Amino acid sequence: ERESALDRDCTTLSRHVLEQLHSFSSDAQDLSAIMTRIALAGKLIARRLSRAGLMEGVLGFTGDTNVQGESVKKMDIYANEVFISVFKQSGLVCRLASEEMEQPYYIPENCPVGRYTLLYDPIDGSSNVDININVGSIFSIRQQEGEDTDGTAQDLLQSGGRSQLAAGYILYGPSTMLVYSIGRGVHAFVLDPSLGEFILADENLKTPEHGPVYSVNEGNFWQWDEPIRDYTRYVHRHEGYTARYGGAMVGDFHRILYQGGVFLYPGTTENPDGKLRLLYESAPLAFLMEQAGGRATTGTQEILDVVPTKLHARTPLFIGSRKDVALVESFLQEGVKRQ
Ligand code: P6P
Repeated sequence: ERESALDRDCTTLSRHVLEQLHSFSSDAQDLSAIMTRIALAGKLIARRLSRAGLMEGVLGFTGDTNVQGESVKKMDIYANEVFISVFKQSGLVCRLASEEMEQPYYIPENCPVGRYTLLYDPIDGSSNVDININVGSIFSIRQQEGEDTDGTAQDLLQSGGRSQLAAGYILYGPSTMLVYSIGRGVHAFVLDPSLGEFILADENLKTPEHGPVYSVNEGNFWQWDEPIRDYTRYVHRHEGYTARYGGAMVGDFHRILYQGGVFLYPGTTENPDGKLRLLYESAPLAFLMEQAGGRATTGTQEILDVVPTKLHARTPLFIGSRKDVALVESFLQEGVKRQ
């Protein structure tokens, strides 16, 4: 029967996680509490972004460069610290690993009770902040495996993306959306600012088998290997394809999740492993995409099977509808045959 508006408004994120797990076990309650903290981080970041241009500390650069050698934006720092702060009070998360920090950040008072690790990109696509185009936060939750005695989180380099307990993103767009999975489907919530709650909007999202969108930065065309150039020539020539590229992967991913298609960040001559980070960009999105019936590959290996060699490891990424990822792979395999 038609769900009442009241029922809908009461399907908050924390309730949804508990329902997903059909249990109120301590693990279920932990995950629900962790997701609630992530939602709080999202609300704090969304609030600050909504005031960009009206207050200090949102637009522009700090003047520093981060561990990736990229110039740091004020929002990168603010968002990075928001996640640390909301988890300090939570007691659940012992370690946080982020694109903005060379080494993981430990919350000693939470270790070892809080056996969870948060891996995140606090603001993905932060160059969009200054021009008021969407950006996102990407997160991944893992269980700490073994003792991390030397503080270098080696256990994160011993398993692939299938050991993620939860993954998702917050998309700061015309509305703020939180999309997550704990391995039981992909579910989308919209922030209702009047309630200050993320309310369930779409359950068990499935990406179409095929979609019209291909999303890639064609400015790198001459830096790609020939098979990727051939793929691009194919979609240029054939009807039914359209290019969309926002400069912030979360928005491009979100479009493909709903409408189908494929996002590509191939290796380039400058960055043979591509630009995107495995642990807190590609692996969380790959987790979601597989849950939504799509695929994510490096071109030679499923993203979720890749075991990183270092915390900030990069991988090439082809992610989206099964048929569209398969089309990219057919050009890559053709290229291998020609070698
Ligand atoms: P390029 C943003 O810096 C990011 O990590 C992704 O969000 C985005 O898709 C990509 O890099 C954009 O990179 O090289 O196309 O500007």
